[in-house]
Amino acid sequence: MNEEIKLNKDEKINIHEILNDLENYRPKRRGWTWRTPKPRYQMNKFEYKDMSESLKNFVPLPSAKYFDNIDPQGTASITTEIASGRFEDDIRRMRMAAWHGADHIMVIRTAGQSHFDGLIEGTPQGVGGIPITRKQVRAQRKALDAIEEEVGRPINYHSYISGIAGPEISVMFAEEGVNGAHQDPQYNVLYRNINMVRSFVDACEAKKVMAWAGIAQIDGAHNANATAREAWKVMPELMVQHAINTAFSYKVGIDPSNICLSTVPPTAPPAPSMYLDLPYAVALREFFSDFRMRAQQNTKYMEASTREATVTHTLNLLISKLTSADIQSTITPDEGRNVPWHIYNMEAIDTAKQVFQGLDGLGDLVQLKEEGPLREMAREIKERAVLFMERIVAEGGYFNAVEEGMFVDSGNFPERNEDGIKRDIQGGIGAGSIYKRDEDYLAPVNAHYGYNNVAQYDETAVDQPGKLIGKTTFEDPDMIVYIDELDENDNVNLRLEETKEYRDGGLIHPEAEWKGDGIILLTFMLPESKRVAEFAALEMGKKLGLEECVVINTEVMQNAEGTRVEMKGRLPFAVEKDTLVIPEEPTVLSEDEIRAEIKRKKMVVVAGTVGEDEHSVGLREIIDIKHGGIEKYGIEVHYLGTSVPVEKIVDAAIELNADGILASTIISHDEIHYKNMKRINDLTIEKGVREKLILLAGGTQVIPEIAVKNGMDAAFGRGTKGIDVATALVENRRRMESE
Ligand code: Z98
Repeated sequence: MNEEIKLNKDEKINIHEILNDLENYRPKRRGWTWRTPKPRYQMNKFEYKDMSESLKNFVPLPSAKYFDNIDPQGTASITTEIASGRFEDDIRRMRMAAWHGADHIMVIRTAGQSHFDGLIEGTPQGVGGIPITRKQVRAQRKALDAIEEEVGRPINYHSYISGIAGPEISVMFAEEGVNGAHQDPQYNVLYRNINMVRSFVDACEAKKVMAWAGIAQIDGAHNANATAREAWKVMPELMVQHAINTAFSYKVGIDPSNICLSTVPPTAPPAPSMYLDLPYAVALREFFSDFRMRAQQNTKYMEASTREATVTHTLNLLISKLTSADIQSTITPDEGRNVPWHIYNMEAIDTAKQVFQGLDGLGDLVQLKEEGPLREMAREIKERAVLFMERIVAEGGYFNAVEEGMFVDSGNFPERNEDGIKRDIQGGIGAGSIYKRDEDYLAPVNAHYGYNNVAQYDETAVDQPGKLIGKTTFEDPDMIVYIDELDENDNVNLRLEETKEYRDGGLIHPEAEWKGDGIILLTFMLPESKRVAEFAALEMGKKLGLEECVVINTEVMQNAEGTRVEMKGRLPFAVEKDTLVIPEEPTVLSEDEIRAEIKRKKMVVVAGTVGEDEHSVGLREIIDIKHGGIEKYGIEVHYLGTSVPVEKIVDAAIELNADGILASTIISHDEIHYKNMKRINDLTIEKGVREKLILLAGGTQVIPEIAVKNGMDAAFGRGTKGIDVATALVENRRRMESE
């Protein structure tokens, strides 16, 4: 058994440590874990109505800083889909995702694997996903064991079982502790043209194994939505597809709490999406009340605009909230342009988290209407679904209905558009590969579906045929034949070696999906039409020295006036970490501490732009409550305006018995800014008040060290915020009080 890996939050996960001794790794549990709702619980200042426990370690939303940095988690499991192609870097993405709130990690498999009639071994690189192999699954599950300890919540690991090697993959997943999987024979038939008889027979075996291992199952109905020409018209069919796979799975023995219907809202704006999609979600919930809902965004409408995808996602999340989805998929909003980058996983997870946090308690405030169009439309969808099912029966069953092209027809059944997908019962991949079991058929394996002659050998072994040969890999994982690598030119060891200098921390290179890929994204507007902008952008990328530039998205602002361009390119150099000169991070007091200090003892300051200087914007930012300025903490500010003579500012401070002076100075010709600072300091000494006044200066050209040499207590350059100045005021007053 492998040693448990302990992660340190400030250190990268060590891929070598994960890969070490994988042969002897054993999963710590089997089956899916749901989140535990914690109704009505208090987290700092708020009572949450329907959320679950917070994580041990997390990255909260940016706005959390206004709310004590809390990060409450919703009750639906949050999925992130990972599709980069290098499993070793996906592990790092999984860790980031878990910190943001994902507890369902779905790895997409490499293109074409569903047509592989058997298992793949080793760790080859994939296209659009990873080749699912035992070594890769084991390494990722092992990594997740450590990550779930770090965030303090079980993480479900997931990939695909449907495909022509379904039963084999299912067994491997059961052995390796995979927690969730897609399995739906209809997916094979309709979208992968795998023979229908083979697909349904295989599904029996695969589902039986899934049931044994407690693997949660996601069906494939949503694909009809993404495929049909007019997706909102296939709602009755979607119900039917769900019903077929759900009933099938239930009969094979999967626990209803592990049967998840994969549902996507059929439309998106500019369609009146809520009006159309909500009744569908309600109908689904009512029809399949014993089962779980996995809600996902409809990929059909995802173009390259992350903004647009995020808004649709948010609308979809409202439906999930109103209909209590159990799993919320957060498919990356960059699907449309196929740049499966780390950052978009986090963005999508944060979107879901943010919406569920924001919608907490909605059920206490609003209710779905019991009468009117919502219920009428839901009823109509159900009726049409029943008609669809009756028609399948009239056709002589599912296989005939598929041959007849009933599925993915974009007519709203019973209307038909005659554009459905037709498959031949004798055709497709794997046709003719099904044989009836012989009369004396015997398979000494557990979780096996159907006819098996075990009783004739041992009556007590009927429920556990593996007993006939002692044990099977399900009871004794030591019997599993673990294959490390088969391809000496395409494996993780080589990839790790090639990217070594980026991994050991010496070189810093941008990273979109793989260590050392060097990819950066630029967003800008060009005042040109779409096509001109696209080619101008490429030229600019070249001149910037970027390699392999690709425009991944353009959006017209106005035909003639401008186009927003998003472009990716490869940075041809890296930065050496050792050569960086990083100044010490300035520390600021907490807002609460500053407020408490001002409450303890009133603070008054005079402020103005000194000398012949008409700039006011910077100082106003530092003062105004609206911009997070020092007024926010209760500091009393007397603003004297611009071009204030230094004598005037010093006299005002004396008159008001102020604690300090804030002198803004932008103009820097002939070092006038420093000269003015020196005069303020000299004047306060002359007038005998230097010891009583805090002198602060600021401006875009101010270098704090030089300002201090010219008599200031502290000074501030570009990028200063109110809290920096408030901190300096409080700290200097404390210093003066203690002197
Ligand atoms: C999703 N992002 O569902 P290939 N089985 C089923 C599926 O729905 C899918 C596969 C297998 C989407 C991905 N679904 C779409 C029931 C894919 C995958 O042939 O390896 O692509 O099979 O979350």
